[in-house]
Amino acid sequence: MKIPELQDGLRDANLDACILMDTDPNVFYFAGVELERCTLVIPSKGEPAILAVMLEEERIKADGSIGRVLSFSTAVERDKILRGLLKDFRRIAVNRDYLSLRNSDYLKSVAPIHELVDCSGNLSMLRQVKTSREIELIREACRRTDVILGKTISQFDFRTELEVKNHLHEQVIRFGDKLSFDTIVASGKNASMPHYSGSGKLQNGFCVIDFGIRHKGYCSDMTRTVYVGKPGRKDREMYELVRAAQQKGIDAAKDSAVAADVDAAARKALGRHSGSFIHGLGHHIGIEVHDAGFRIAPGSKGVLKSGMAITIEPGMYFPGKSGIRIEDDLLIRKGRGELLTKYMREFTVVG
Ligand SMILES: [Mn+2]
Repeated sequence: MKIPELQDGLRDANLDACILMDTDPNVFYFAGVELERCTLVIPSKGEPAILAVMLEEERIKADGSIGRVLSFSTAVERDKILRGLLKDFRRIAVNRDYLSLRNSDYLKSVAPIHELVDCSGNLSMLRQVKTSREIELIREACRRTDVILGKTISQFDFRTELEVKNHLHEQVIRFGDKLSFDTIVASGKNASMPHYSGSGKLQNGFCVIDFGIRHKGYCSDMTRTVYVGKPGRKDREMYELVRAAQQKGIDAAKDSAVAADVDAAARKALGRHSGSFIHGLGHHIGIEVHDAGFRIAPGSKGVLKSGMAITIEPGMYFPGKSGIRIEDDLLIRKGRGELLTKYMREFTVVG
């Protein structure tokens, strides 16, 4: 994706090349293939090259989008190839979020580099607005997530949080996809912890199910909260408050909106309960579930643009008692965002 745009930025900043290494998610972004160990060299002009061990060569050629694959079988060979590739480069763009000190030292030892310049901000800017192909992949990830979570809720007949997770995961496997993060199923008082990680017996009360898949490298992230047992009037009221807050957030999230204002629109709807909303309203999604880019949160000055994909996920948490969260994925458009996850949000009693 967007290699010509990255190269424009390199030339504007007088940089000779961008080097991305190993587990940096930007390797997948630009090269279309996930590798544990590799070096992606994108020169400011000309053809990008990827260095990897011999055993990965065929896969990179089959799955990846980089034509120039340079494989090696020994470290000495690798150094020689890289030295040749970098011999005329002096100012190199790198990503400080992922370049290890070890790799930074290595690059400087192998090539006549004068300066490593952080370009994490540029990478983030490029990735925030999705291409039409990325949008299609995110849309499909969301569609599948919707089907899986919807099925699980409509057939809800579980005794433990683990059984809920297993039911979700079996369907993910059947689709041939992966999880985009560890599924959260938090029932009863566990629901007060936004990132609860247990798998125990299902408790009565709200049950937060936060789940996402990774489809062809693209992530979804979706949460529904159902009620186990017999709800009281107060439970319904609290739930409807979160649902209304989410709708306010969805309505506010459109092209040109400032992230902090979108967050505030949802937060305000919680009224005197806004203190129980202890996290931001949302984040970008893409090749990472928390994708590059600003958060949709108080104080965030980021401006939403058409083609961005974000989550809108207000919640309320009552420590030791319960919690509620509703999360959907939204494609930013002019005028009005497009919901990518659509399963109903009506108060739902199960079991
Ligand atoms: Mn999320």
